[in-house]
Amino acid sequence: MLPLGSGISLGEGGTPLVESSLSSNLYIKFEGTNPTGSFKDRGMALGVTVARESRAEKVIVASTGNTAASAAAYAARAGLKCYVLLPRGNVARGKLIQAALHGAEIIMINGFFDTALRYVLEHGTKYAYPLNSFNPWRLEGQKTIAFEIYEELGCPDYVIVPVGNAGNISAIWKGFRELGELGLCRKLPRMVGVQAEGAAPLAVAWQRGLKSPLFVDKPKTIASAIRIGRPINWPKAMAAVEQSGGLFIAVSDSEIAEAQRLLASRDGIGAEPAGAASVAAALRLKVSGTVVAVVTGHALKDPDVIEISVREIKDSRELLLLLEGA
Ligand code: AN7
Repeated sequence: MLPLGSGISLGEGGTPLVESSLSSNLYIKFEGTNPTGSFKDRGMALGVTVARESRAEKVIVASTGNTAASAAAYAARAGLKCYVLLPRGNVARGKLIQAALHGAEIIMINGFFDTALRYVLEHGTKYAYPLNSFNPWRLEGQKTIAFEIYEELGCPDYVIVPVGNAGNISAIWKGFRELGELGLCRKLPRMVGVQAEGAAPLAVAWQRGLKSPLFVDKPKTIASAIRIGRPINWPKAMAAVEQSGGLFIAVSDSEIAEAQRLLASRDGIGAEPAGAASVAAALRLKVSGTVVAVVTGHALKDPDVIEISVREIKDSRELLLLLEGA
């Protein structure tokens, strides 16, 4: 079901599916355990393999951060030069540091992710092989999330996915559709796309019954990974949600922060804000049946937004005194 047998790999995929205590029949597919800490590694392994096979020497991506971190690592592994276009001031620190550590050339642009992606599409592809999610190989790799969920759980009733550029929800739906075509899924899951309220071109359109997104010029949310106003894969994502009988939903930044805190303190799962958005949606929707929330990235990616936990650091004087034998 995958196009290539072997290639560039860092051992991506095979992530844990963990039962959550936050709601009955809720499972977390925790993508934070991938080699660079997000689901992007699944698609990047394939994308970089194809780049190398097509004799590219350079790759390029626009990114809110995770795509950059992943492209930088896989390009390093493949011996390719990597250019990453990042929106200045809009990228979580951990991701920026990863891109630099793996030796990518970083180009900070003024504006949001959407502008960076436009630069890649208009000019970048002349200089280097593009690895954004309009590259179909990225989505081929990411559809393995569906295969892994199926292997452990069969076909759930709902799969909830945070949506930014709308590639991942399209990829996961493609994976389930293929399982259906093989007669493996009798009833395909409903796909739920989650956006942050301040960056919700698809969710707002969906609420109003529109068939195309209401693009956002200045997307605003604590979840910098999904701070995207013009999702390039919107037609595929819209089709995924429509065909599956699912929905788009917008969650607030405070719901995201609360879901992040609950996931961490009750389930032991550290998610970055965009990753926790799927859990925020699960807690809001309270649907019945088996629900899988895809938690797309690791908490360590974005330590700066975790104010609440830092405030809660308890310096236990009493135990220290005991340990010191005082
Ligand atoms: C943690 O890295 O777009 O809807 O440039 O990092 O497939 O875009 C990141 C996206 C969800 C949304 N969760 O996935 C990038 C970038 C996390 C993410 C998404 C992203 P898509």
